[in-house]
Parts: sequence; C-alpha cells; structure tokens
Amino acid sequence: MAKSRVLVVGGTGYIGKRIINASLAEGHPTYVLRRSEIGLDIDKLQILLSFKQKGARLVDGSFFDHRSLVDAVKQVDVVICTMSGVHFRSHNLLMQLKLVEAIKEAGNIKRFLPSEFGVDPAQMERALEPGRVTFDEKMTVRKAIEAANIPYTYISANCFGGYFAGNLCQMRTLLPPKDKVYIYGDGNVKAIYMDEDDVATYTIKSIDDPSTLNKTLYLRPPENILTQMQLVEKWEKLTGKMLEKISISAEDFLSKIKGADFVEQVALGHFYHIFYEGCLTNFEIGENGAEASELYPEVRYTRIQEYLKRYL
Ligand code: NDP
Ligand code: GO6
Repeated sequence: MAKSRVLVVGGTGYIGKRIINASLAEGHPTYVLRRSEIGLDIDKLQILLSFKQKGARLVDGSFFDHRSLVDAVKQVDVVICTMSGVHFRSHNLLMQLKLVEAIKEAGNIKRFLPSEFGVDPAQMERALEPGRVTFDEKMTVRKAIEAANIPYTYISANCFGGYFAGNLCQMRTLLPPKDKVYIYGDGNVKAIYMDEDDVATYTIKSIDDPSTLNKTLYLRPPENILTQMQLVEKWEKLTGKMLEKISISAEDFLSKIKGADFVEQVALGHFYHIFYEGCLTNFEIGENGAEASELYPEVRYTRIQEYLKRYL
C-alpha cells in the first residue's frame, strides 16, 4: 500500500514539529501549511525551511482564505492539526472549524486528526471553569467533524513529559525543584507521562490503521502510568538526593484559581483534574477507543526514568 500523504497544520508548534519529523521518518509524503500570517516571524519561517530541507513540501495558505485551505487539503489523504490550545485568551481551537469546512468541501480526506493530544475532552463534561474551555472547544470541533462524516482519529496523549514530568508536576516551572517538592494531596493518584516524540510516533502509526478509524487512541504505555510520588521517587534515585515533600490539599489548591491570570487558571483546573481527580486513569477504554502501546508494541517508548535523565 502506498504511504498516505499527510498535511500538518500548525507544524511549527511544540507537538507539530515532532509530528512532521515522525511523518517524514515513516516515509509519508509530508506537507506543511505555511500560513501567510507568519509575516516577519523569522524563526517560524526558518523552521518551515528546515522541514523543506528534510523533504517536506510547504503549502501556502491561510485560515482567512477558504479556497487556500480546500486546495491544500485536496493535495493529501490525511490532515493532522496541531494548533495551539490556550496560551492567551483567544479561541484558537475553534479556528479548526474552518479546516473542517474545507475538508468537508474537498471530500477526499481519508483521516482527520484534530488538535487534541491531551486529556480526553469526552471525559470532562464536569470540568472546572475556565479550564474547561479547552475541552468544550475540542468537543465542538468533534461534533462538526462527526456531523460532516469526516473519518477521524482523536489522540489522547495524556501528559507531555516537558510540561509535567521534567518539573515533577510543579506548576510555573519546567525544571525539577532542587529542595522541596509540592505534592498534590497524598500524591497517590495515577497520571500518564509521555515523551513528546513518542506521541508523534504513535500518532503517525495510527493514520493508516483501520483499527483507529473513528476512534480515540489513548496513549497509555503501562510503565509510564505513575503516581506523583512514584515520579518523584524516580528523580530522587537519579539524583541521589531526597526532596522535602509538602502536601497541598485539594481545597488549598483550588483556592489559587481566584486571582490567577487566565493561562494559570486554565492550568490549575487541568492539574486539579489530573492530580486530584485522576481524570487520565479513572475510566476504562471503551468500544470507541484503543490503546497505543497494545496496537503498536513494536514502538520502544521512552520510559520516564530515561526521560528524566535529560534534566540531570
Ligand atoms: P503551540 O502553542 O506550539 O502552537 C501550535 C501551532 O498553532 C503554531 O505553531 C501555529 O501554527 C498555530 N497557531 C497558533 N495560533 C494560531 C492562530 N491564531 N491561527 C492559526 N494558527 C495558529 O501548540 P502545542 O503544540 O502546544 O499544542 C497542540 C495541542 O496539544 C493542543 O490541542 C493542546 O491542547 C495540546 N497540548 C497538550 C499537552 C499535554 O500535556 N498533553 C501540552 C500542551 C499542549 P503555525 O505553525 O502554522 O504557525
Ligand atoms: C497543557 C501549563 C503548565 C500551564 C493537557 C501553566 C491541554 C491538555 C494533559 O499549555 O493547562 O506549569 O492534558 O504554569 O489536554 C499548559 C496546559 C501547561 C500548557 C495545561 C495541557 C495539557 C493542555 C504550567 C503552567 C508547568
């Protein structure tokens, strides 16, 4: 079977870059949207040019030019969107509705992967304000995809290591703490940590796979399902140094939402659901889901122990 042609929208971003690399590595003809809005963003342009050097094809287009999106989509078989969530107070994710419209009109797309890559929004009907905006927007996009009968796969990637593991789940820093570590409650709720390159590898594996058609692919590699205490222990073993542990009650944690800026309010809600409620692990994968490390056992996923070594 010929390798499907892949278009990545949002390719210069954190997870998008890795998806382009994984797509090229798997031998897919890989196309990247070059948005006309990038203007003088020289770093973005250089990243795009570096993709071209590695064999990707750049396609000019804009979310404000419907025709350009339709033309871009017509050149490929699979579209992967990796647009950002909420870094500022803008409804970025809803921009994807324009992409859904273009895919619907083009009519040729065999698989669409919208920008998901985190908590499964379908589990988050009772999520806190304002963090729930990310889940609500992802659900709005899902509804549009399904109403248009576009074949899809949703990737639930759980916690990117860079935001959650390297910092031992501390907020407002991406580095491991040196002396004391804040523990959410008793630190015994299970979360799931992912190397970002593995997120990209599993994502690309899924695009031509009939068993992920119209399903959610959960990334739950068994050895990376850990409580916060287990994660901290792994770091302590690596460094040979014990950290002072300070437990934060759920109540104290929630009280921080008031007065925080918007991005922090969103993040506080997300951290609450993950580390107090256990929203990543408190449900079984059902009929409409599949688990990545079971489907693709040939992928040698990065153990969090190895991931943490980068921070030594
Ligand atoms: P980034 O913030 O890195 O942004 C990705 C891309 O979004 C940018 O490169 C840009 O595309 C595009 N973009 C941003 N603003 C606009 C706009 N106004 N119009 C059009 N395009 C825009 O995204 P991430 O990689 O961090 O996030 C991707 C997904 O992953 C999101 O759904 C997010 O919720 C999820 N996520 C999950 C995490 C986890 O721990 N599981 C952690 C972080 C994110 P271009 O390249 O064209 O300029
Ligand atoms: C990552 C962040 C970390 C924000 C998800 C502020 C969507 C998801 C796990 O954008 O709000 O400290 O699932 O001080 O479905 C942000 C968000 C993380 C990054 C969470 C995310 C995770 C988005 C912070 C901080 C480390």
